[in-house]
Formats: sequence, C-alpha cells, structure tokens
Amino acid sequence: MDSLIRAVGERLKAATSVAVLTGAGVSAESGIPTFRDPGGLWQQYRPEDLATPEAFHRDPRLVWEWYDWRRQKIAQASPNPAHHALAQIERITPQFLLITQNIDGLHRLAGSQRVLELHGCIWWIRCQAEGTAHENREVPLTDLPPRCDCGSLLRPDVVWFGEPLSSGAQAQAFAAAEECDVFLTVGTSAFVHPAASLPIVAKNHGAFVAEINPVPTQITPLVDSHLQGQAGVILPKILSTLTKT
Ligand code: BV8
Repeated sequence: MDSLIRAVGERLKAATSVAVLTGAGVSAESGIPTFRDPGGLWQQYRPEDLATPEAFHRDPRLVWEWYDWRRQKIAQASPNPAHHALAQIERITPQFLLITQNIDGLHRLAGSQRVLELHGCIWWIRCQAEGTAHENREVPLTDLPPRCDCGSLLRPDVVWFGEPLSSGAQAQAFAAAEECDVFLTVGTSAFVHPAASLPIVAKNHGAFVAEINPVPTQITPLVDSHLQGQAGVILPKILSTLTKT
C-alpha cells in the first residue's frame, strides 16, 4: 500500500490541475452515517425513496424528519483528517477543484475553498412557492415541516433524485474532470449519476485516476490505482508524501 500511496503523491506533486470527487464515505469518520451503511435509523428507507420530490409531496413531514435527523448529526460533527488533508492539498496545487456530493458542509469547515457542492447544502432551505433560499441552522427544527411566511412549505435546498443539477455546477465539474492531470475519487460508491460519470470522463481525457475506498466499487476496474482503506488514514499519508522534500 505504501508504494501505491507514494505513487499517487508523486502524481499529485507533478500535477498542475487536480480534481477530487467526494461522497458520504469522506464524512464517515466524522460520525455521519453513509447512505448505504448497515444500521442507522433510516436503513429501512432508501435515499432514492426519500430524497425525491414525490416523497416530499406525499409526506413532507417524513422527509423533513429524515433531514432534521441528519442536520442534528451533522451539527455535532467536525471535519476529520480526510477533510483537512484535502484542504491542504488544495493549498499546494495550482489548479484544484473539490467536487462533493455531500451536503454536510464539512469540506468548507475544514478550510477547503474551491468546493463545488453538486447536490447542495443541508443548511439551506427553500420556499416551494417563491423559490427563494436562505440559510437556517436551527437544530432541531421547531416546526416539521417548516413553512415560509407566505404559508408555503419550505424544503431542503438540495438536489433530489429526478431533479436536475444546476447546469453551471455540472458544467464546471465536467470541465474540471476533462482538464485535470489527476482525479481522486474518495468515499463514494459511484452509484449516483451524473457525479459517478466524472471519474470516467477524467480517465477518458487522459487523467491519472485514483480511488480511495475501503471496498471496491463499480468504477474500481476503471481506475489506475485503488487505495483500499479509510480516507482519514490514506489522505494524510498522501499529503505527507507530497510535502516531503
Ligand atoms: C438527474 C441529495 C436528470 C441530498 C442526492 C444515469 C444512470 C443511472 C441513473 C441515472 C443516470 N442519470 C440520472 C439517473 C437517476 C439518478 C440516479 O443516479 N439514480 C441512482 C439511484 C442510480 N440521478 C438523479 O436523479 C440526478 N438527477 O440526473 O437529473 C434530469 C435532467 C433534467 C430534468 C430532470 C432531471 C440527481 C442525483 C442527486 C440525488 N441526490 N443527495 C441528500 O439528501 O444528500 S444523492 C445522495 O446519494 C448523495 O448526495 C450521494 O450522492 C448519494 C450517495 O452516494 P455516496 O456519496 O457515494 O454514498 P454511499 O453511501 O453510496 O457510498 C459511501 C461510500 O463510502 C461507500 O463506497 C463506502 O465503501 C465508502 N466509505 C465508507 N467509509 C469510508 C468510505 N470511504 C472512505 N473512507 C471511509 N472511512
């Protein structure tokens, strides 16, 4: 494993442009359950069943109970060594973009600046009728489901299944995947599209693609290097090879 880590460190050292895709696994060591972890209060539901406009229309209270539970978990969480290592790698890389599927805001909390939150942020909520969004960090929420002053339902300002991503964010993410020399995919099952296409696009455009995950995923056969392990352990090791003179 150490030689694999050194090899990725060398690639990053030589790179002018780096793109990173993160998923729920990068926040697992901060105590935030991933979507497909065994156990967890919501295991009886699939995100594809709850994180949808139809589910919200059918039972806004249930969907909000799930988000309020996650907001409470996230409020207690801190960035872990994986988040901090990525913030450090950004500082020593000329062109860097961190594309995250996570809505927990922990990358920014760790100091990452060039962050693209593809699926939004759990601390923003939006009026169903007016479309206006505002930050709300009330934990727990007093009213479920919360309502706008105009009387309409408020919803999490995130991208649900069946909803389009912001075209700007999507274009920025794919441009970074096409242009980068090195692409890291960290803590994602590479199950959800269009994010899951990014490592493949990077590979097809000549990037060196490395995956950090304790288990193989459906894109493992496609990557140049699969570093099997926890992001909070592997990323600091990659960083130390990068900063070693
Ligand atoms: C759209 C909301 C079009 C906020 C989320 C192409 C093919 C197939 C399907 C589709 C396709 N294109 C579109 C689809 C449909 C759909 C989709 O992908 N469905 C899936 C079920 C197949 N996609 C969409 O609907 C997207 N919209 O395409 O719109 C359109 C265009 C015009 C008009 C209308 C529509 C929208 C997708 C966004 C959905 N919203 N989140 C929220 O509540 O979070 S997705 C949600 O689930 C997360 O944001 C995240 O993206 C995803 C979970 O994935 P992961 O992050 O990877 O987490 P997971 O638990 O799966 O895996 C964790 C990994 O970490 C594991 O591998 C584990 O081993 C690893 N791990 C664990 N511990 C650690 C670790 N790794 C490292 N270190 C550790 N310590």
